[in-house]
Amino acid sequence: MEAGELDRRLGATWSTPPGLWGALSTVDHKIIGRRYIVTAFVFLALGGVLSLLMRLQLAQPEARFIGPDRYNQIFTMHGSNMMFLFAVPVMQAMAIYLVPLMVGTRHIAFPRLNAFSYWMYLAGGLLLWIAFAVDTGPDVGWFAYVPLSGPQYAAGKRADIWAQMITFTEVSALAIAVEIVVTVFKQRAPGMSLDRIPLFVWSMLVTSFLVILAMPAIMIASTSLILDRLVGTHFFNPAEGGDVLLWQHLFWFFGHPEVYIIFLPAVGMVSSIVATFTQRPVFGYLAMVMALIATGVLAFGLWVHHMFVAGLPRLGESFFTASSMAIAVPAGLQIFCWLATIWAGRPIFKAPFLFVIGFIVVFVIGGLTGVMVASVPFDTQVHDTYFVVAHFHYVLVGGAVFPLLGAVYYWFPKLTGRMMSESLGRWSFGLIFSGFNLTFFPMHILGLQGMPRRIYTYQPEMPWAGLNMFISLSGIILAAGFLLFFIDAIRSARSGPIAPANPWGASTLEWATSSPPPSYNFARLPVVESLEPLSDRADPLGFVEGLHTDRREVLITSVVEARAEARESSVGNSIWPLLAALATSAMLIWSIFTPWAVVWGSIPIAIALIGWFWPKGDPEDES
Ligand code: HEM
Ligand SMILES: [Cu+2]
Repeated sequence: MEAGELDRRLGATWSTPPGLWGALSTVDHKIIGRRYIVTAFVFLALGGVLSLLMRLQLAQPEARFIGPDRYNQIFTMHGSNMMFLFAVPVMQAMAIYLVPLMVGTRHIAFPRLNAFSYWMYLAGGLLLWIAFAVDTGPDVGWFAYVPLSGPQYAAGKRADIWAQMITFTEVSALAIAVEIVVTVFKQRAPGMSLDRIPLFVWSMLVTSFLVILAMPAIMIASTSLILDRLVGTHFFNPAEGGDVLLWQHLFWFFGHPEVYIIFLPAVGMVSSIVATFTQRPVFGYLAMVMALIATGVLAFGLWVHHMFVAGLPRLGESFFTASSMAIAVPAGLQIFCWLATIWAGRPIFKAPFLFVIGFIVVFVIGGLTGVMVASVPFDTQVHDTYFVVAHFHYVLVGGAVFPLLGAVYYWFPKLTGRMMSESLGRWSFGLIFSGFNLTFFPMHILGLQGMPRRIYTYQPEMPWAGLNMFISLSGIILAAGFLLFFIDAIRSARSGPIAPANPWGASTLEWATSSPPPSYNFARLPVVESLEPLSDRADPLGFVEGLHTDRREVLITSVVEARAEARESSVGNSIWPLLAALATSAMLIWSIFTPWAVVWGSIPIAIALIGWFWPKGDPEDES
């Protein structure tokens, strides 16, 4: 078949109808991925506004700007929003968009579940922010420790909102994790054996397993909490045989891996950017993959380092100190692999690469203070002070936000078909890098001087005023950098220079198709013969044929060797995922008010699921 004719037929089969109906019923992983990314960045901006409000209040001693009650809501909203509505979702959103392209398939596995997961995430985010707008935002910290979040001390609906928001976002996160695992294991392009998978895809695979293993812990915790609060169970009430520490164990069994759920995708992004901007494959592919897996395993063995002052047995504490320090080994290994690649390559210092350099500097500092707080005596000193606030922002912003901004500059052409501005990119990097360090480095000192975290004001007698003013002013530089980034992204998405298929000369499959890719991703499915399919060969990529063009089909390949095994039909657009998400959301929100919601609310959910799974009849079966 001629190329033009092939494109036309595939386009007719795969495209999303225009207009509102198309937008609500689409299952295209690229449309959903883009939507997800944009939504997550909106939450980043909202969370950033909250942090500026906190810094405004803390700039001077005894400020009267925000009272204690609102302040509690604001830091809780900031932390919960950043962790549950920005950091994890944005990484998964990048994966929804990129992974199918990088493994060379036409569609993500379980496309309808993918649509459903976005709507659930959106509903959870709206629930949290609407509650905050009407002065019912949660105020118990992003970790919601019992008994402070329990029925005794947290009257009203605030803590219930927090607990339900967790359920929304985790349902969404778990669904995406399953889609990614299946897409990577069963839908890779023929020839993409396990040792030819791009590092970003590896990182998302390991991350997805972390999500699957960690997220249920927090869902159990938040569901037990809401049962304690609404139907009088006593999971966390010691007077009735419950256990308060159980909360902390469940929370941090999720909460520590959470940091790696955010960091490992960033490792993958950094590896892609380093390989492209040094024009050579990342040094030590196998070592990088092993380090990803080792980090994933170790991440589950050190949650107790968040509980050193909770009064646990000494022997346990030393075990968790040792494992916390051990995790620096794979992280260090990865850093050295990148440095070796940069050293041996010919680095081109474009905006995406600058953010990678910023990442390495900031993340290493965060790692060093991490080793410090892993030691029990030191942690006992600085626990719940600004030292810890400084440490975890170095890790989170260094480990996730810097790589992510680099990734947006890098993949922007693939996402939108246009380029971002290189000069604005440099400016925004400069402002964010300097603003970040000026804002957060002094917090280490404040912490050592004893300033506790989560306080809404302090007395003028304390020696903290000068540094606090300095931090708040630096926060404005940081915010200006982000503002510039947002302006550049919005402007470039509309009117940036048109991007070619492979503007950076990269070597992985997502660059083998146009920018942005057509609805069917690849007109001819690529065949992979090496780790760097686009750069190792002078002749064009090989391809497979034989998939139907008049109905949606994907190629299924074997797990290890990626040998072609079968054709499988992929579903078309459907409104049922949206309706199922609406029904589930109604049930979850209603159940904050009465347990009967679980009974009556399941009826619309059942109807939506029947519609979703109604058999259409596979044309293959008849022929
Ligand atoms: C980029 C600019 C940011 C600024 C200026 C900022 C500022 C702050 C401030 C002032 C606090 C309150 C500290 C306290 O009283 O304990 C805080 C807490 C927190 N931040 Fe940020 N933050 C930023 C970005 C982020 C990001 C990107 C994340 C996560 C990915 C994050 C996660 C958190 C968490 C988890 C808390 C703890 C909230 C709690 O104690 O409940 N922050 N931040
Ligand atoms: Cu931890």
